[in-house]
Amino acid sequence: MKIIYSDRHRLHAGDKEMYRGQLVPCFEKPERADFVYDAVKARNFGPILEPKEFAVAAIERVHAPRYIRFLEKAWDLWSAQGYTNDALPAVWPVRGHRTDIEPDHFAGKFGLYSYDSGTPFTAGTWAAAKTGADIALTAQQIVGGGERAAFALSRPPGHHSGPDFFGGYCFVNNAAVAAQAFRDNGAKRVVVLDVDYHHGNGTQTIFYDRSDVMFLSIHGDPRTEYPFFLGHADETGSGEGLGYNKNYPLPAGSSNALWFDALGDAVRRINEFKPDALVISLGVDTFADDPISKFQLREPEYLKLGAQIAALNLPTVFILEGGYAVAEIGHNVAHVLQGFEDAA
Ligand code: OKP
Ligand code: ZN
Repeated sequence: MKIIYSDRHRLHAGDKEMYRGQLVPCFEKPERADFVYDAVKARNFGPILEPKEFAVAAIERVHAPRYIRFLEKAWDLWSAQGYTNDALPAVWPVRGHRTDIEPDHFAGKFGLYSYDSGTPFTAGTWAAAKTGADIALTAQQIVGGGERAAFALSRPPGHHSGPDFFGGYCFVNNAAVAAQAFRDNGAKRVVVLDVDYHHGNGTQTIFYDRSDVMFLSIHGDPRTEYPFFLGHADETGSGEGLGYNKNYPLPAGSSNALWFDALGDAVRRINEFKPDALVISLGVDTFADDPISKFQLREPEYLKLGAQIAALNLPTVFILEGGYAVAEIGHNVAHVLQGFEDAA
């Protein structure tokens, strides 16, 4: 399969994130993509290609224009105040507060469009996030054009970014952008399957009231795991979308048997839905030695995951999400792709 990659991910290199009351070095760092790049190159899955450039309109199919306008100008607004360090949000609207009026002050705008303090915005964040979306769109175009699969090797990740919010290291929802592009290019039904350790709260929110894009996510139970406020089993969609959202919240520390029971149920539902295309939010923070997550997957499980995705027999776009055991992230991703290729 073709791999889509750009060096421009380096433009997003946050310094510190707020974590347990302290500013600590960012977990989501450029080395992650470097290890993935090295691993997929070594295995010769296919050519590694530069993304094409797409109009921002493709992103605005799933994100609010006022949110994208803000991301485009956020660094200029911030640096105009004299700052050269990364920006971190520190004040947010909660229940009962107004979100219809965008404040004039940067701190207010920044809080309006975000939901945590772990996601620094840097001088190059928008450029990197835009390129990440271009990578996802290029992968979608290749698969939409008839190839069996492609891998969008992008960072920062995307699945926590919703219609008008960033957070969880994510700014533009690459998986949602790709799924929407499948729809806009003729696919009738699309599935986004999210296997990252964390619930894809952004993706769920984007497609929650739609029946044309089914979202399924296997993740740490939000009662104890980030992002805490979404990802429960009773969230099944709304309106037209009722029945097209499926969450598998599993207790932190869950066995691999339990994880694959959830995947088996997801596979059954996907087959019943009969989609035309599949987008995989491929986080490998499910790895047993991940520093911020608590599942137990390893090489054999990643091979098996890849094989079970291949068995769906669908045009498939893989998009990189999380994975913070940096030295192992490349092998873990490569094993999923290897399992897929061996079974496809
Ligand atoms: C992103 B992805 C908040 C820090 C909490 C956020 C985890 C984001 C994971 N102050 N950590 O799903 O891998
Ligand atoms: Zn994650």
